[in-house]
Amino acid sequence: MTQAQLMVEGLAELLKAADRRTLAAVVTHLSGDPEAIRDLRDRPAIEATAAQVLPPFMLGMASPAAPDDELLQAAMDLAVGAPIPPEYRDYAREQTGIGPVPPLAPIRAPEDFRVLVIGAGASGIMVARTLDNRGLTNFRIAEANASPGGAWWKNTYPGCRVDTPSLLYSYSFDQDPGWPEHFSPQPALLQYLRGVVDDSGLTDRLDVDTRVTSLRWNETEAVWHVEAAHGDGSTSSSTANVVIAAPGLLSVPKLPDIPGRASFAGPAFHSAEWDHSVDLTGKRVAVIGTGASAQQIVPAIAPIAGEVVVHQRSPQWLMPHEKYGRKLTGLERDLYDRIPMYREWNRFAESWRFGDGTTPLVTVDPEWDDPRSISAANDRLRDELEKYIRREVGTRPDLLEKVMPSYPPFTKRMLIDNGWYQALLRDNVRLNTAAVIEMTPDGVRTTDGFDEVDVIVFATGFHADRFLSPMQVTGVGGVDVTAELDRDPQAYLGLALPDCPNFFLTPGPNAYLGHAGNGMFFAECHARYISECLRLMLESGSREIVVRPEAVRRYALETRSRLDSSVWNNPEVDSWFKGERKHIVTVAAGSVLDFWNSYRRVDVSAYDFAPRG
Ligand code: NA7
Repeated sequence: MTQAQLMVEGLAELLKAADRRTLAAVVTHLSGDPEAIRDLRDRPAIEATAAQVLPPFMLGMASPAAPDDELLQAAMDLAVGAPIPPEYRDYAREQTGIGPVPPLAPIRAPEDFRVLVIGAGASGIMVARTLDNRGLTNFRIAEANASPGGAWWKNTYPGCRVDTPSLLYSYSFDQDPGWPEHFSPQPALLQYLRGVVDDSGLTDRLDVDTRVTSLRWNETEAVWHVEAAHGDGSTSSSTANVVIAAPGLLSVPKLPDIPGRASFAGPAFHSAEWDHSVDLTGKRVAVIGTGASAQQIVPAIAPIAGEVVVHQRSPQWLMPHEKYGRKLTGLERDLYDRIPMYREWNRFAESWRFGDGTTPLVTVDPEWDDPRSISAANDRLRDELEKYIRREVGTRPDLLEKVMPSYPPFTKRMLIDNGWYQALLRDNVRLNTAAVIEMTPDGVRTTDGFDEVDVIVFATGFHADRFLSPMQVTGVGGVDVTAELDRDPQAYLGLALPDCPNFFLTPGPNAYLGHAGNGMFFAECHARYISECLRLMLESGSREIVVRPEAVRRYALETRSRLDSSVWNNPEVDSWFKGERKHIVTVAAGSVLDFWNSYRRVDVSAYDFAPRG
């Protein structure tokens, strides 16, 4: 058998395993014919066309060409199975990697022009890589932890994994390092980010064990004075012309204010500070909280713990997903590795399903007057989710009543079912909805009783609404920027702060999306924008760029008013979208496409440059 025959051998089996829509998009793209697939429902015809079109590409005898607009549009529509607005074409070209994507203009900086990037999580890594790619290479990355990886370094609790498809939760330039699962576990994410640092040549500009403790702007010298504390107890001082802070939105653990918390005598730790020296086998464990972290922890520890008491303050909406927690089969891996553009088109389809395809579910219909939902689409989803919950726990009416949320789906971040309901059904798991009122040396007291436990896990979230603290930032005229931001979180486009020349925060207030997109995508958008600000500043002959206060105010007012009518702005429901405030401070208004567009171009009228070039 020839090499060529071997390559296409098994093609029929491979095509049977393919996602019908993704395959239709691939065939359309590679054939160059927008009408190659006439009926998306006709799977045999799609497979037959694929069998004709794919072999030369699989054998390396032909290479995929960047599609023109008509071809791209046809493939986009097929990938999703619905007409996609043409405005998405450029986004698709960039975010799928299908291209072509015009290169970004180089940044020309004087040799002594130094940049400090704070944080080597998904955002900091992306910023550093972008600066490097654009020619601004004189930078250091200060990372407080012993490794790059950010949230994926810090969170090592049992069951920790991403809840956005891995093919989407990855940078557009490196979509698939060989993801082991459709929703990959934490070690794979950490390895991926470390790989990007290495492959991008960033390792020798990374200072681990370096926690920036304070930044002070020196107006005379137009530089930031930087103080840092190191893992070995030493401290250091340096200066930088520009600081880009990427300390992480969900990085400072929040412990609940429960009387007696510190008096508990056994091991007690936050989900993001998991103590792996504690063996939970046979132990009685209290888990406080039922957010994304708890939902992954409880099913993972229940099979080994003696007893798990879950303390729920409010129930969450969860969606089932057939691929969650499942490894890629050999055929699924082959689809990505052997069929050109299959990965890219699958990523586009996922970016719609986990992106702007959800818009009808999160857009409040002003005419809708049922408080259980916010629109007809949201109401239909609610029906489906309620049915799902009944199917899962219907045999236990006591549990059903406790886990059924009263608020509309998507008001808090939508979660994926990680075996949560099945875990709650176990004999050794108990869901306690009575308020926790006290912790004693040997257990947890609620309004309806006391549980003696051996270990307490605080899955109680993060200080998402404190964007800079504990880092002390002092801006122009000695302004305490950290305190100002704590008092009233506002930033132009969620990343430029008043009184802070040559400083960007990613993500700052209202610079994430609550329902769609993902951390890698947000990081790409922000890194592009910030680097463009620096290019424009340097090209104009200036050494300082600072946002105008009126631009910050205008953006904050506009964002707040757009968010007022969003699903997240429910006065009855708290979430990390609001933090400890009454209004939404972490997430932005609008769609994934709006978000992407916001960071494409810099409106220079929002900034002051000095000295003027
Ligand atoms: P979350 O989503 O902020 O969840 C925190 C959970 O802790 C949530 O269920 C809270 O209840 C609960 N909580 C907080 N304080 C208490 C007290 N005092 N008593 C009982 N329960 C409490 O954090 P996660 O770490 O789970 O997930 C964060 C994000 O990380 C997630 O969305 C992903 O993007 C990754 P509440 O719902 O406020 O009533």
